Amino acid sequence: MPPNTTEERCLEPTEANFEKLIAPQAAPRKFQIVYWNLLTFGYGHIAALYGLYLAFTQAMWTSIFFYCTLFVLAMIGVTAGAHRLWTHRAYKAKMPLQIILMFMNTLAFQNSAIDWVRDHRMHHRYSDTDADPHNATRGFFYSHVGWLLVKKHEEVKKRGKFIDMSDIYANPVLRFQKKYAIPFIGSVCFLLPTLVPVFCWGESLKVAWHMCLLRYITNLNATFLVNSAAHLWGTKPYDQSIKAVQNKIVSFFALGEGFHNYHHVFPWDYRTAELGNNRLNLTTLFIDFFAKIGWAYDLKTVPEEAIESRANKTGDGTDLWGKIKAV
Ligand code: ST9
Ligand code: ZN
Ligand code: ZN
Repeated sequence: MPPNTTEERCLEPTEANFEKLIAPQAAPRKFQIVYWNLLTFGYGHIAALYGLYLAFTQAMWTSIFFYCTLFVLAMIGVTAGAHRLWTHRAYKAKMPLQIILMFMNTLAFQNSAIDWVRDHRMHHRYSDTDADPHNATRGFFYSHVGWLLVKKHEEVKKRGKFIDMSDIYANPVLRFQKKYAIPFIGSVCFLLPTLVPVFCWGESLKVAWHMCLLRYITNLNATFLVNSAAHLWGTKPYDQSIKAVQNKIVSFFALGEGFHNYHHVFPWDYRTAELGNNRLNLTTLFIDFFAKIGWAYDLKTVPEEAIESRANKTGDGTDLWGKIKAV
């Protein structure tokens, strides 16, 4: 039951009243900057820009193809793995697929998948409030990357204690990833992607390192757009009372994750989009392929009538492609 009285909104979080809570929205706060993150993100972005210059001027074609492939694999590790499988349980995956996804997710390095899931469950439970780790009511920069440069809001930590993570903590594949995070992420995300082009086809170390960072930083920004742009600019065919929107450009870069108004209304749908949006939804095609060979199963969807009825009740009158619906 959503909270509806002021009294309920002000309740202190406890297990008993957890379901009744919402958090305050963008209350004034003092930011505590984490300088190490500022430094690493700053260096990463400058190095990625240099990598882009090298990609146009010095890189071998094989390297360009290699890093583009890594971009797609890493993105699917986030979208099909951390997001649709582990956070939302929108489908189930057999052990070999879980292991593949865990490797692809490690290539993306967006913290451990365990921490990612915890933040993302908070994002859905407390969307656009101070208990949402990337609260979009604080603007584009904060929801895009600013939230990773400062200490988290106390509301996130306080209310986060009551988010159910039992399924995630019991998952041996995710526990392994977190336990060996530093050497594992270091090798899979940075070391191997730099050394493979150097030793396998003779790319220069300078080009390989900077393009490795270009690939990583591009993956990060494509994901961040879901939290920023897809909470700010676009249409709301399913629920106009929330901030999440449909944004096709984000869907293109984030392999199908920009149909965000739909996703916030029906988070358990493994497609994160209404049928027909498969054109910009490589992640769905990936899951469908593994469903065909039996490694993905119990794929959850929402019946067309339920989607239409919800759109008619709470949508803004646009269709899934952003056009005004004919009456
Ligand atoms: C990166 C970004 O990792 C990853 C996120 C990407 C965004 C995903 C969004 C997806 C959007 C939508 C879906 C689409 C799908 C994908 C599309 C794909 C295209 N609940 O965090 P700490 C508590 S960037 C409950 O250190 P600080 C907890 O007790 C890559 N409790 O807070 C915790 O202790 P422990 C590199 C929570 O000190 C304690 O607080 N990564 C929660 O304020 C301390 O936690 C980096 O650079 C919660 N949600 O620091 C690292 N959160 O963990 C970036 C916290 O022991 N992060 N607690 O249980 C950091 O350095 C820090 O987290 C910080 C905050 C500085 C931001
Ligand atoms: Zn969202
Ligand atoms: Zn989600």
